[in-house]
Amino acid sequence: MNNILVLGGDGFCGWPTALHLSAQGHRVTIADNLSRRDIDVALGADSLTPIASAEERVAAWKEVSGKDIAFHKVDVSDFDALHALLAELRPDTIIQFAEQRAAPYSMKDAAGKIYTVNNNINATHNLLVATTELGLDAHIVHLGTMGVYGYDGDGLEIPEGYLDVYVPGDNREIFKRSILYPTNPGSVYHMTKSMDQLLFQFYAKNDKLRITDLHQGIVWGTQTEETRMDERLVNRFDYDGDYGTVLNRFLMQAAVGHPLTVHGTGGQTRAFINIQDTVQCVALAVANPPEAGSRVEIRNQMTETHRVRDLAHMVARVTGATVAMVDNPRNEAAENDLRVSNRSFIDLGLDPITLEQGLLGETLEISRKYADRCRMDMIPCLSTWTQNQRPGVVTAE
Ligand code: NAD
Ligand code: USQ
Repeated sequence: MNNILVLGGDGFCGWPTALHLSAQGHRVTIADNLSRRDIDVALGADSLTPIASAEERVAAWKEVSGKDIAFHKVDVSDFDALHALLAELRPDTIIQFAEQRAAPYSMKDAAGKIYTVNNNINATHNLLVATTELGLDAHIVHLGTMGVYGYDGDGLEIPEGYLDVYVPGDNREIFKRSILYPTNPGSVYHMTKSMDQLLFQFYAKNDKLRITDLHQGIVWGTQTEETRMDERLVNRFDYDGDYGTVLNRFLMQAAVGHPLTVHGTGGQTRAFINIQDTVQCVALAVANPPEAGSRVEIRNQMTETHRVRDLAHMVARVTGATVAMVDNPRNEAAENDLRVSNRSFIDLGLDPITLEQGLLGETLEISRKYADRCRMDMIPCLSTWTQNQRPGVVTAE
């Protein structure tokens, strides 16, 4: 049994992960500053599912499972507050979900860019400094993103974090180096995850911190084994133009009778993972920490790749929804291929949930159940990547 601190444990990935680790018998503490709920209020959007307060959530979990999860309202970007919590808990595993995670929000305006960089970099760096200062031998598991690799794929299989490069020397000798795969982020948010990687590399080398960085794809779905156990445990469901991710948006758009909003040609290929597999992967990562003194363990946390327009057509086929091609508010490649290695999780025993096997039905059902909570005016993606882009204009396909 581990003593696990889940930073950002009130969020979409953090909450079901905290429940799963608690169900497995670990001692779990959540720290979250509830900034995601505050951003909901500021944007005028809300989770499609009615989520209970953090206090109600942990009380419901105690009722349902008999297990305790402690909740602390702590801002991880506040060093003193984080240091005090770590000193008190002395966790042996710390999972870092506590960052601003929406690319569109990070590109919205100057305030979105500055907040995302300040919050994310400070949160992650504070964690590394506090762990070092307190002499904790904790395994740090960070949720990173596939987007650090960029989407200029030409068929090369993206390795798990590191690339072996061979450099010719002056005297015909060949030098081999294993380097971090060069980053090519597509938003300020993705850039913070690229910067996190360097922080990890330094602290693993200098202070021998044990760090796992999970390069996760786009998460879809809502419920997991544990969040299904009681309505008060329901996971959040983001659908608005800033925080909603593409497949969940398509499913929810179909449920409320909105055309499916494909950006540009829909030729963007992305990596995906179901929320239940997110939870499994994090538990597998927790159970398999790297040795102190070894390099950062980087695992690609994704199970399949799909092209955006294929997803839209699949959802349209299942639901009868119409597909709309909208101007792409982002500055991204119109078409790309993507091949990704996820061997390390498969070797650890991950048995992936694929779209065909489908939890699509469950997500559609939830979307229909809470359709009356949807604000149609929050659906369009209005954050543009550059100042000369205009918000999307909808035309029928
Ligand atoms: P989320 O916004 O739902 O959850 C993040 C949580 O962290 C929120 O509850 C928020 O209040 C909290 N938080 C943010 N800054 C904080 C701070 N300074 N102090 C304390 N708490 C803070 O996001 P999510 O979808 O659960 O994502 C979690 C992590 O996984 C993120 O780091 C994200 O980059 C990564 N990730 C998410 C996805 C996805 O599709 N959702 C995909 C790949 C990677
Ligand atoms: N897209 C549409 N229509 C929509 C919404 C999105 O066509 O209505 C397109 C986007 O233009 C983009 C793709 O779908 O090409 C993916 O967009 P997304 O919002 O689903 O995903 P993204 O912005 O990349 O971010 C999400 C999470 C982020 C995580 C990332 C994983 O919000 O936290 O890091 O997925 S990854 O994409 O693999 O880097």
